Amino acid sequence: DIRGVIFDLDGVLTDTAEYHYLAWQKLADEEGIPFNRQANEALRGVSRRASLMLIIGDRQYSEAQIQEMMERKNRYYVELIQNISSKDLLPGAIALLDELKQAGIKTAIGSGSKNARTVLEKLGIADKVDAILDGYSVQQPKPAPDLFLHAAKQLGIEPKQSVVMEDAAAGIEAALAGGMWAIGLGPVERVGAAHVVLPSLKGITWTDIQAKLNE
Ligand code: B16
Ligand code: MG
Repeated sequence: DIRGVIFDLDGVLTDTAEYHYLAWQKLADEEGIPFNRQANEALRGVSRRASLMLIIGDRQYSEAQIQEMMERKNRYYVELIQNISSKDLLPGAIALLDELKQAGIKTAIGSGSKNARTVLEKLGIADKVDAILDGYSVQQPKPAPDLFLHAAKQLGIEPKQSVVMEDAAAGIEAALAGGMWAIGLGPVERVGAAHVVLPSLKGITWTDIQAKLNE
């Protein structure tokens, strides 16, 4: 039986994925590195350092330059999220969180972002979940299962009693590696490895999810 749901943040509860993209694009432009929306697909849900590595490819940079670029991208990102609010919650997010609470299902945030707490507070949902795991919680980022396993542990449930909601291939991989149920939100090309694929949380109820997982 499923006892908890772990939500990814960027791209699942809010569309900060777009702001991550814009911040990387600005950095790439400044560095004269070719980058675009299509190239950004590979970065979705991927940690800050791993994202930068994918952007720079085989170009040579010192560790100090790498650190500086990660900080610069983060400054752009932090600037872009300054004005987000509960209006930036994706359709269906609050309704599902509320329904889960009613049903006695535990909830956690499992985000790879070091900015997750700030984003959750701006969205006004930091107090709506039972646990928050972010980019500071574990050493190994997604696609390693560590973050989600840690989240399940904090909720006091087993991996097989947990459902992970993810918009990124790296996150689905992490959920599956952890022995959890995976729900992919977005196109099949991106999240097709999940047990269930849905376009988004819009109009999705806990009853729907349980039915789909039992199919
Ligand atoms: P930061 P998620 C991930 O968050 C983002 O999807 C990814 O684009 C970002 O690089 C990563 O967090 C690290 O974020 O630079 O803010 O620490 O999708 O796991 O909620
Ligand atoms: Mg995500």
